[in-house]
Formats: sequence, structure tokens, C-alpha cells
Amino acid sequence: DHSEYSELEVLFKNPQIHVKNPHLDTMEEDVLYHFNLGTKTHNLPEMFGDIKFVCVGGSANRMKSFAQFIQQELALPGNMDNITDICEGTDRYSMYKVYFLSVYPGMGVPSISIMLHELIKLLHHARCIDFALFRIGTSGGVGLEPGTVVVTDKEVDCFFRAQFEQVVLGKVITRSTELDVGVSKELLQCSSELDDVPTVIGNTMCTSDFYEGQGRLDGALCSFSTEDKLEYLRKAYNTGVRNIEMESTVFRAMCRVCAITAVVCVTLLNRFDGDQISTPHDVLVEYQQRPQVLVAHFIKKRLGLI
Ligand code: R2B
Ligand code: URA
Repeated sequence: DHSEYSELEVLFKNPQIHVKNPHLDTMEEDVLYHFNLGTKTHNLPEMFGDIKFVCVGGSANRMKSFAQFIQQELALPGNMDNITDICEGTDRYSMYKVYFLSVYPGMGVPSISIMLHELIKLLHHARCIDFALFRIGTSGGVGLEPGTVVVTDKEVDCFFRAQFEQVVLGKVITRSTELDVGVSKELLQCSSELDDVPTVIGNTMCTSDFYEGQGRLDGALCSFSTEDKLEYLRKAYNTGVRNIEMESTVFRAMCRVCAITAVVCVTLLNRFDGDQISTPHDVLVEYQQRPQVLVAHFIKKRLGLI
């Protein structure tokens, strides 16, 4: 059965991951090649069974500092100065674990999609239950003040449809990005309890290119006029799009296995005002911390720490 959602299923009452791929059951070993982990070489339940929150996104360094930040915020034991990359045997992805898991998925849909296959199987093999999965990152704003955080309502493709298309065996398979329990309102509430994390709920458009694919005029190629670009951005805005990035649709479409998922991205610029990201480095660094601060606050509240 290859109907739309046959492979992955959420059991909300007991949200344990059910990876519905019958072929997996017949495999003696599962090698998670890009993580340099495997079911025979590693005790995955022991290594990862206690995971309650998973956060993907940013850059390798940002995910490391996020793990350190969470450890500090949750007052977890251990010395975080020498936290090691669980994936250091491969230079594809980076992964840091401190009760919660912080993963750098690379840039763009193909990269995060490979990572998510292995991450979901990892959580499945580790028999994790009841956990939340976040994508945090950067984006281009559509009609927003730079530095605004967008908590995604709907992840849409470049035609403004709430779906993710993938070619499988030469056929286009469509998966919805709409069907799960969102926590956007809870995150918005969290932002109101924080200083300097201006936040809105809006739709997030996911593209497969940073330049022409996002209507930029400053790439190596450009096939359209300034007016074409602005018309497209206005159209996007009118359908509810407030930011543009490169991973959200596949993230939501694949992560329906998790009880809670959220996409939280800060906007680095307002695309109606320009394309180049020329904001000073220290300002960008502060912007990029905002999704981390918001998600950390959410986690602390969920854990009853505040
Ligand atoms: C946001 O920022 C990156 C491009 O600069 C990309 O990974 C994304 O989604
Ligand atoms: N990331 C994107 O994908 N687009 C932007 O404009 C900024 C960051």
C-alpha cells in the first residue's frame, strides 16, 4: 500500500515511533551510515533511549552551543566544555546529546531528508517515546522586521501548497505537511514571557534553492525582473507566508511520527527590502540565538522547571 501516509504513523495516546517499513523487520542489522551508528555496533536504546527532545537545524557549531546552552538552562549534570560529536566518525552531520539531542542536518531538502530517515530510525531502534522534535534555524522574512521569529503554522511549497513532493520510483508522491498536532500557540505564549524574542505565527515557504528559488536578484543567474520578484513575494504574503527557508516541508512531512513537532526560524532580513544578508555578524549571532532561547523556554515549561 503506497497511499499517502502508509509508511509512518503516529499513535498519539502512546506516541512511540512506528516506522512502517516492513523491509526493516527483515534486516539483521541496520547501519545508519551517515551517523556512523548501527544496531549491531552500538547499543542504541542505552545511548539514546532517554531522549525527550530533539532539535535539528542551524550550523554544526550552533547546534553544539545549543546543546551547551540547554545543559546550562536545565542545570543538567556533567561538563559540557568537552562535549563530543556523536557523528565524528563521519563528517556528514553533527550530533550532540545531553538528554536532548541536537543535530545539524546540512542545508536543503535532500540533506535533511537523508538525516531524518536515519534520525527517525535511530529513535525507533532506541525505543524512544513521547518526545518532541524541533527544527530551529534562519530564514528570509516576508514583510517582517528582521530578527522576528516565525513559528510555523503551515509549511508550504513554492506554489503555496501545504505539501511535500518526492519522486519515488519515477512517480511523484505527495505528503501533507498539515496533519499533526502543532504547538505554535504554546510557543507564541512562551515568546510573550521572554524579552527580545519578537515572534509571530505564519506560514513558512520551503524552496530548493537560496537564490533564484527564493526570488533573489543577486545570484549567479537571474531570469526575472525586480517587479516579478516583488509580485511573487506579495502573492506569498497574501497566502500567509511570513518566511522562506529550505527544509521545513520535508521536516514536517516526515516527522509525523512524533507527538510534537515545531518549526521555529528567525528572519535575517525582510525580502521586500533586499536580498543580500549584510547585517553585521554580531547582530546575526544574536538573531540566531532567538529560536534557541524560545525552544529552551518551551522545554523548561514542559518539564515544569518554570
Ligand atoms: C536557512 O538558511 C540556510 C540557507 O542559508 C538554509 O539551510 C535554510 O533553510
Ligand atoms: N535562509 C534562507 O533560506 N533564506 C534567507 O533569505 C535567509 C536564510
